[in-house]
Amino acid sequence: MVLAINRNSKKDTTIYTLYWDKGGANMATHAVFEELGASYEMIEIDLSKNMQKSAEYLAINPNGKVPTLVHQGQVIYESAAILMYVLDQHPESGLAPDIGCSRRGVYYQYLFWMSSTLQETANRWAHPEQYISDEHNLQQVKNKANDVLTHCWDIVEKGLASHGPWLLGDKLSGADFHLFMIAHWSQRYASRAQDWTHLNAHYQSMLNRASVQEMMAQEGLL
Ligand SMILES: N[C@@H](CCC(=O)N[C@@H](CS)C(=O)NCC(=O)O)C(=O)O
Repeated sequence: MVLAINRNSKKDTTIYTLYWDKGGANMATHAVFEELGASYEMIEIDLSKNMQKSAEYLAINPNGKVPTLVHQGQVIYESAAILMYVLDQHPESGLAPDIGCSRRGVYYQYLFWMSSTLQETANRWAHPEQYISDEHNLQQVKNKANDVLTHCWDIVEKGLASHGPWLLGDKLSGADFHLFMIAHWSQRYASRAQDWTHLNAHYQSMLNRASVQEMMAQEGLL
């Protein structure tokens, strides 16, 4: 399915193309497109049909995963990198702190940490078979991932408690959209973001944003 959102804005000449799957790691950038009022098209890669492993898609993203962004002929993969790239095209939005500002460092910290640690651990819990071939030990991988995930939530919870309500304090940023995405997935995990006071408040605030609601409606998640 191709979904085209064209807002006739001055950005129309630089329309974004995002390859996506329902509720996939595309959610954060998709919501950010809505938050920005950007023009974009979405090309569905149905993971349930294994479309991510088709020769056509692998030629675009050799990882065989979603999301992938194409912008001005350039292919970019990795959800956090895509998010940061898109926000750098829209400095006026204020969703990415200015380069050189100390908050920019914290923004990098959270996005890199979520990408390499929180999201990776979530994936280990959800897909232990990607990490071990002995199916008898899948539960061990899951148990360990669960412990690490709980530790990760504890880190974020303490950060939000001491200087929330957003990851960067009083200023919403792209990092909050990435956190929302992983927190949303965690509803089906044993270790859920929603079970922590400040994380749950963050999740609910994000969920209530019009941009997030629109993204969820478009992805068929409501
Ligand atoms: N680190 C990648 C992970 C992307 C990823 O794991 N995507 C999942 C969907 S949420 C996927 O495409 N899985 C298909 C597969 O592994 O075959 C990112 O953040 O972009």
